[in-house]
Amino acid sequence: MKIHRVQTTPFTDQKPGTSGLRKKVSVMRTPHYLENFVQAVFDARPDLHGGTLVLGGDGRYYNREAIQVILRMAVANGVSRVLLGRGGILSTPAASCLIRKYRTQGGIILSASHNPGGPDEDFGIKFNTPNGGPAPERVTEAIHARACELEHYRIAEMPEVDIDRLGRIQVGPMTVSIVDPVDDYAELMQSLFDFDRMRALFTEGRFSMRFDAMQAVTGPYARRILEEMLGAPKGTVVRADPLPDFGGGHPDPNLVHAQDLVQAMAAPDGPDFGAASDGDGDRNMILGRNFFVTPSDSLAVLAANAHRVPGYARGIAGIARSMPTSRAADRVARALGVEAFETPTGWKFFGNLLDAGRVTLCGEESFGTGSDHVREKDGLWAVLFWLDLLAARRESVEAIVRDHWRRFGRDFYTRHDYEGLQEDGARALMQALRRRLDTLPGQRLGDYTVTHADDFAYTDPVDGSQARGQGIRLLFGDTARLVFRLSGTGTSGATLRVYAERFEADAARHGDTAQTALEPLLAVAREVADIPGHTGREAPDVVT
Ligand code: VG1
Ligand code: CO
Repeated sequence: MKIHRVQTTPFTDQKPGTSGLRKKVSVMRTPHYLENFVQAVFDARPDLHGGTLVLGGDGRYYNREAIQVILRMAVANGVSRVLLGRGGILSTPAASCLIRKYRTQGGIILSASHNPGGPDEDFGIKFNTPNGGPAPERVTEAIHARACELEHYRIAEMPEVDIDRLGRIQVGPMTVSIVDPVDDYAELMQSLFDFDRMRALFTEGRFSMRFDAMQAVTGPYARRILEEMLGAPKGTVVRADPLPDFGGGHPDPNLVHAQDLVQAMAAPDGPDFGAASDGDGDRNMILGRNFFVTPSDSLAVLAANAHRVPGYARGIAGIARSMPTSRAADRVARALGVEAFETPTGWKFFGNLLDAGRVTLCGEESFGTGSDHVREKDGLWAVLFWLDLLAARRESVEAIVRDHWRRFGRDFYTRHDYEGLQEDGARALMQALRRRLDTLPGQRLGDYTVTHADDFAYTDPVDGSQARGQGIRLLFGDTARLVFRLSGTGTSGATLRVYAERFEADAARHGDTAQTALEPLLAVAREVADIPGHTGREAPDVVT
């Protein structure tokens, strides 16, 4: 087999963001662009030489071509075995599962997650370490540094590998094992949840569910587990066939982009339980009949009920949430007498806590929930957790959440996204806030008094690594909080995220909608950050 050493010009923009490198497909297809990043991964991870690499993606446009390129580069860089999902498909949590189960040297996941797909849309690539989790910052920095200085990459000349048939293919000295993308993942789910109990819920016939796969990667996973293994009626999983452009939509399970599901859940004879997942299968949205569970509440509810589910019956070690996620889970941790952690946005910051056994459950407000079973957030896992809970408690989603609020109080929560902003304006807004951090404490803004203001910094309690500039926090005592940060997953312009939360202990007031309960606080946010002035926007694009 011929190995070519191809000259490349360094690309200095290959800096992974919140979750991997995401670019427009047209950028990824720039000659040598993908190859440059992949070579940087191989150079930064010498263990891959002679090791095993897990490979797969969410099936979006350019997935199959990128897989072929990476296979050719893997041979050229001395990888001895690639574990590839059939058709180039692996959900992000399934990839994490394979990396861990087969003790591999890591994995490459091709996805831009909840971003749209297609020739004019986004593609993404990220490296996960042998613990199955997204590379921590020290690794992404090493990859970026290498991408900036590379002069050559190595690639084999070989025929296309048929990636659609299960089994082993030998390409030169490298073995490609093409595996079913669902098998190992489904087995892992069986070890965590009570499948008999969930099956009974479906077969008794008084319960119905709708799972919206948003024409993304979870379709085959949800069909197998919900319809084939758990006996849910055919058609429970809708939009189940993964498409390279996700049918033209945003594969993002939230109130805006999964509107079909939200509407179906509002119908008088609608399903009892609704759920959706994103492009790469790591996000989840949980709905009851005409009832939305905020992801922050979902984490808290799962933590408070974990003892009812086989995989967590021994109890949980601790809970971690990303900084902008509401503080609902902290109260549960206190009640359970376990540690609570507040980390920067992005799943990579949970890895050390999970590896050290300090936490069992993790969550983000952005529809991400997960546990120590893998090292990624896991959409279908969260859905099965809820389903098992519904089977155990035989109450509605709404009843379970309202009961939770009565016990712990309610954290009204919302996130307002201002998308496609001019980068200068967005950066100026953050800079102006940052300059005022020292003067804000003690000031009264609307009905609220600032008790603390900072730009969130985090020191990892396990390895001492530090992350700074992770978002502006304005605290108003223990009751309310505003957070401002710029997105790190976009591929054009800037997105401002404004997170608002307010705690309400009084059950008589739990009936309000989040937008009503939070409007006074949101007015403070608009004014203190001068959102209209810096962005020219009067209203957010996406409210979740
Ligand atoms: C967003 C979310 C963050 C999440 C990240 C990756 O990042 O806010 O919580 O971890 O997406 O999710 P940002 O930087 O745009 O706010 V996924 O499902 O796109 O991998
Ligand atoms: Co995702």
